[in-house]
Amino acid sequence: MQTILRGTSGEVVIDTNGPVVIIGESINPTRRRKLVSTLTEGNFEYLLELAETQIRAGADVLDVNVGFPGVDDEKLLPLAVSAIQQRFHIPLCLDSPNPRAIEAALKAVNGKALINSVNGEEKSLAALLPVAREYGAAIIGLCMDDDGITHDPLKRLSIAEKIIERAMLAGIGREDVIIDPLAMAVSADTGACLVTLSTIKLIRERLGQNITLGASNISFGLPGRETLNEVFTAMAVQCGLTCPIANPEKVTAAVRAADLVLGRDDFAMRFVDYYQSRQAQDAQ
Ligand code: THG
Repeated sequence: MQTILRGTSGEVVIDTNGPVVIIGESINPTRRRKLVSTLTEGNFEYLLELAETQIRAGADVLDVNVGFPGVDDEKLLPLAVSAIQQRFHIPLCLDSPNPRAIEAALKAVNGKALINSVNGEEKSLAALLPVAREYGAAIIGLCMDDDGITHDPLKRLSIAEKIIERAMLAGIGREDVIIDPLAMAVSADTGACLVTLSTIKLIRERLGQNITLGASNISFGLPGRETLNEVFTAMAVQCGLTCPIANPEKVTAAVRAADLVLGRDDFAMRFVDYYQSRQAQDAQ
């Protein structure tokens, strides 16, 4: 199955048979005070710097989250989208819990964006599915619903099924629903990553959808975050993860390695390319 996203030029194909597509996570105010302070002043230069750094490091798509306390992201998200698209061509993933901010941003978007996210709650489905259909966007479907978050992979699977069914009823193609099985901090719950990996396998085997997740979520509160994120990402890719939201500066090497190990990189071209371009960048 293929999900196709577009920016201002070209397209990004997310294919369930790989290679892995990286959605850059760094445009996110969580623990980035400089992003909050610059955006508060109406200054987009730092945000654009984060975009550029991630693209150079291997991001194929950029997650854009500009929500923080006191901000009107209904105004700010579309402005951020326009600022990024004036300079960079890759597709965007609009990350906000506020459906009005998502809709306002979709009006500003050039191309085919990814909505982050819809979940199985009735309120979320009702607010976002018609909007996704109207603007021709793809959606991320989070495996949680009105009952909250379950630890049972089969229940997460059934929430994914519900979101896909409802999306199709709203006129959205099933290939335009990317499922997020939920990745949570393993420091808080020893079984958290295993539940996620089991859910990924079920979704891949029974539904065949593209799969995303917030890879850096799992290492909150722990040392060695890079190592943890890399190991988890590689394992999740083997189970069926196709487009992680992650920090490309940290995770691209592991992603290229996973693709190579899984036989998706003829003559190790992309793997070698990655190290050559990193060497070239380091030499600058
Ligand atoms: N699923 C979906 N969308 C998501 C998430 C998800 N969006 C937000 C989040 N989770 C994924 N994005 C991030 C962004 C940053 C971090 C983790 C997840 C992070 N940042 C560092 C920190 O907080 O310490 C700081 C930045 C850095 O040094 O890189 O960990 O699960 N659909």
